[in-house]
Amino acid sequence: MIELEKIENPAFLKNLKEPALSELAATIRSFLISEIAKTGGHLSSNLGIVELTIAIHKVFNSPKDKIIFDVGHQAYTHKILTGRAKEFPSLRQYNGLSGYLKRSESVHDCWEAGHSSTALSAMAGFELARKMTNSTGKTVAIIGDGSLNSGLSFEALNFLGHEPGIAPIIILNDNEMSISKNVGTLAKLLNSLRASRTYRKASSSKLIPRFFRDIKIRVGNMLRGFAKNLTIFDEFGLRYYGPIDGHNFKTLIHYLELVKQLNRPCVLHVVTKKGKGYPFAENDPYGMWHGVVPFDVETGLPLNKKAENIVSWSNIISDYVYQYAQTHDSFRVIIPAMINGSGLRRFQQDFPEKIIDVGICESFAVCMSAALSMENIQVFVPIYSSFLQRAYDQVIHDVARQHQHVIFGIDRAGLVGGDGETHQGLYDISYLRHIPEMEIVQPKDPFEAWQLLDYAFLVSTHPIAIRYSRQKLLFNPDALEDREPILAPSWTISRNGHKAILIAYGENVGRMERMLEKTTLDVKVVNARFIKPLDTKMLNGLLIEGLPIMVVEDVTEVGGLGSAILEYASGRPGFIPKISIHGLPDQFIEQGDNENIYQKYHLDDTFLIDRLKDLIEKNTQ
Ligand SMILES: Cc1ncc(C[n+]2csc(CCOP(=O)(O)OP(=O)(O)O)c2C)c(N)n1
Repeated sequence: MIELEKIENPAFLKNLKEPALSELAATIRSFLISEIAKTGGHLSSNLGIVELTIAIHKVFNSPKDKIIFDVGHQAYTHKILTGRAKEFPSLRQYNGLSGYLKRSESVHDCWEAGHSSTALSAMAGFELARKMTNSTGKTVAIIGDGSLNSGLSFEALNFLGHEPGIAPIIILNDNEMSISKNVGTLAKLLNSLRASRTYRKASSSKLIPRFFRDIKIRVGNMLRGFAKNLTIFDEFGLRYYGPIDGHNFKTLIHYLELVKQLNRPCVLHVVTKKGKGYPFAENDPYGMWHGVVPFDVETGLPLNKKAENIVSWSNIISDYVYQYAQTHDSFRVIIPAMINGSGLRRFQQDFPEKIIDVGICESFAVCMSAALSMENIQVFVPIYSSFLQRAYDQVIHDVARQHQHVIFGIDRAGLVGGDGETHQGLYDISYLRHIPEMEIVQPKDPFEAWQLLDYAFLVSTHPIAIRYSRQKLLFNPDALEDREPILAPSWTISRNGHKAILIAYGENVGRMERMLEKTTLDVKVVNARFIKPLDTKMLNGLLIEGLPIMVVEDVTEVGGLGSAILEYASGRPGFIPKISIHGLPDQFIEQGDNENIYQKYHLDDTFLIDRLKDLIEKNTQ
């Protein structure tokens, strides 16, 4: 048996034949299950692509041939084959192995991602560069059927099929799932491609590209009086092969060798089973096993049981939305692909007509929401902070500029832990704050979340973003009954003090209160639940007090609340602000638990207390 920890690079695969290849696949599968059970990570997508990854590395020569994985969440087998099995115990942890591809980790990681649907554009760039420099080697992109849905993928297809002198090899890893069931017309087209023909097998007669096979069918059809189209890929100028069985080495290697010889753009349609080899994941229609926390392999249950009443922010928000939908007919949730992660499974089951999953199409979701809102349909768009980056222009150009009251639920705002750099929710305040009319709020606790949701749904007439993090917290829905409405943007004082002022929002309000409880510092804590607009009445008062002000936020310091306060103060002659901003620095922030990141970037209690003492001391000198 091959010891995975001893693999240094994929060269050993060249001499491996069946049944050794199948044995290797089985070893990798059980390694993945047992390692991911310990660390958490992406399970189903990785189990589905084991044979395909082995076969690609057997047929192609990385790094000379560039192998690009779309998203990169399914590249664990690639990591193992390129010498990283021994690092799996540190997967997704601080200073550990990334859960995605990382150019700094290996020469075999030629492209990094984390967000979906970049692979085909990357491949276009690599192929053009190859043409310009006359270099040899192939470019292979592995993209899932979910990620193919995105506009970005289609923009690349539009280019790839007609550009002369390039020969990209697109491998469509079709498991019928995005995170959950794939949606839309393309999913239907792939379904019918799968259903309308039996799998291509590795026999010589099947080597004829689908294009030629279809001509025969087409001529026959036309003779009978109706024309049958080629596949969508053929129409895009990409020669289509498939579908083939993505778990059969003989077929995989046969077809990969075939497309490797081609001198033109092509698509190899490979059908795989998401979660293969682990029954819980295989039989999961909802995508619950797509990304997992540590679990017990036998029972499939999470290792760390949640305490009672501990829920995610997503659940707190979606409970409100659920209740709102019960009494509001003309209301829709528009969601780009993240139903489970956004806590909206129950909503989808009970109000299927009120939630529209558009697939991994963030910019489309936001643009369409603007038009729905124009027609007096109230829209809630739950979206992860980092994925809303995809729809930045639509928020400005289509929603805000046209004065539409679309409500954004900005999930995973702030630090995101194991997903790291690509998924950090650190930029949304900066990229939303400068948009005219935009409102941005963040609650400190569930009670305030529902108050702010009332404000967003019932009071505000502007585009509004409610931020919430990936943390879990105590939630008692019964306590929400008698909540006071918030009728205008306002801050609150959550702790009194006379020597300095600490301004925070979201969970940092509670964290700062707890931090100060451990000291004798006489510091006021302000809950800046409206990040935009500022509560200028309160802010004026705070500035007049002349005390040192510390702003704490776990987003980038560039353009956050601290910047907003400084901008405001600089426009008020007479105020000499003593403002100290503590956020994350102007650099990409790595994966890791909040404690690690706080410590590294001086947002931990010890540092902040010292800094406060320093500010108070300087102010009294
Ligand atoms: C822009 C963006 N939106 C959403 C996501 C979240 N996400 C990660 S993987 C995934 C599903 C990808 O489906 P598919 O491409 O079919 O790959 P599979 O996991 O099925 O292999 C989604 C929605 C993301 N990574 N990037």
